[in-house]
Amino acid sequence: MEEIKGVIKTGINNIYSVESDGVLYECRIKGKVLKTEKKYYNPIAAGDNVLFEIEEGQNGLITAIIDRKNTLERWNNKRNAPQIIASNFDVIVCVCSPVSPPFRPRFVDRVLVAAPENCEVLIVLNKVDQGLDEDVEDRLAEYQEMGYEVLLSSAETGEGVDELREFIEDRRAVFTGQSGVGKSSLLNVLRPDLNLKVGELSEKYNRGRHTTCYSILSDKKDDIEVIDTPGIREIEVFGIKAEDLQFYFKDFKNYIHECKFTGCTHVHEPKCAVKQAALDGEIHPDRYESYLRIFQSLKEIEGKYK
Ligand SMILES: Nc1nc2c(ncn2[C@@H]2O[C@H](COP(=O)(O)OP(=O)(O)OP(=O)(O)O)[C@@H](O)[C@H]2O)c(=O)[nH]1
Ligand SMILES: [Mg+2]
Repeated sequence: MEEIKGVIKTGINNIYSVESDGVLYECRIKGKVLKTEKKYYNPIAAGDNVLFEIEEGQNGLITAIIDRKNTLERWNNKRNAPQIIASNFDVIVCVCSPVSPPFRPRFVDRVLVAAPENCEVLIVLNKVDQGLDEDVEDRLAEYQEMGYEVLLSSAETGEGVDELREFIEDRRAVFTGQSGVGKSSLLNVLRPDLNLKVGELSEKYNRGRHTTCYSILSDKKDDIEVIDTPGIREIEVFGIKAEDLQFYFKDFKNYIHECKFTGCTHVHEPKCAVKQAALDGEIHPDRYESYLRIFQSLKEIEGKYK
């Protein structure tokens, strides 16, 4: 049977919307072809290039994933399996907000670790119209010092939107962040034709209500192509060894070779230069705390994923 090349726009309960030559097909996965030995909660995600066979009309069967450049993945605790959030992108835009929801640098830290090497990360602090306290500014300045790009924006006033557009122009960009930070709102300002659903914040908890439920790849227009993703409370990093986590913390670089013990994991070993730097405030204590937590969760996942 003839195989056609297409791109995944979105996937819901293992039914995928696949676009090929401007036509949308509703596809399922054919048999067990895609069940690789690694058991994923969802083996394919928005942005994946696939081959599929047309069954009848606009229904099809996906037979293979092709040309995969990278993925953004996380461990899905509820499903007890890894999950792919998006595939084949050039930029991850990590959206945060200063007060509602409150700024959570630990979320940013996890995104920075989860980001594949062959993509760029842009940290966007949206909702700057709600004000910025010094603490948030300091943390953002630190990310900049580490070499990450940081941008202030407001979907409400339009501040920073031109810079954001410039950054993602001609590159496929995945927008990630906690629920309610304004990912879909920003995308609607960049591309009003997308007309994405935007949600109210919960008054009680000052956080979003998970308005976007599935990752969706947009079409490309005015050189903008984006993947909107559902807000998540946490990115449980998946797919790296706990012992390698240190290399993902750029601010640890000058210390990791100064520890007394070779192979120091910077968790419990005596005379650890990283721990000392955190105590001395040379490394932000919160970054070290992030490291410890991610290290711990990577160890736990290693135990569950065999
Ligand atoms: N003041 C202010 N409010 C904003 C801004 N951007 C978004 N909002 C509001 O924040 C709320 C949540 O926005 P969404 O765009 O739905 O947030 P989201 O990140 O897509 O949320 P999920 O889809 O749940 O992950 C809405 O009430 C928006 O109007 C902004 O820059 N300033
Ligand atoms: Mg949304």
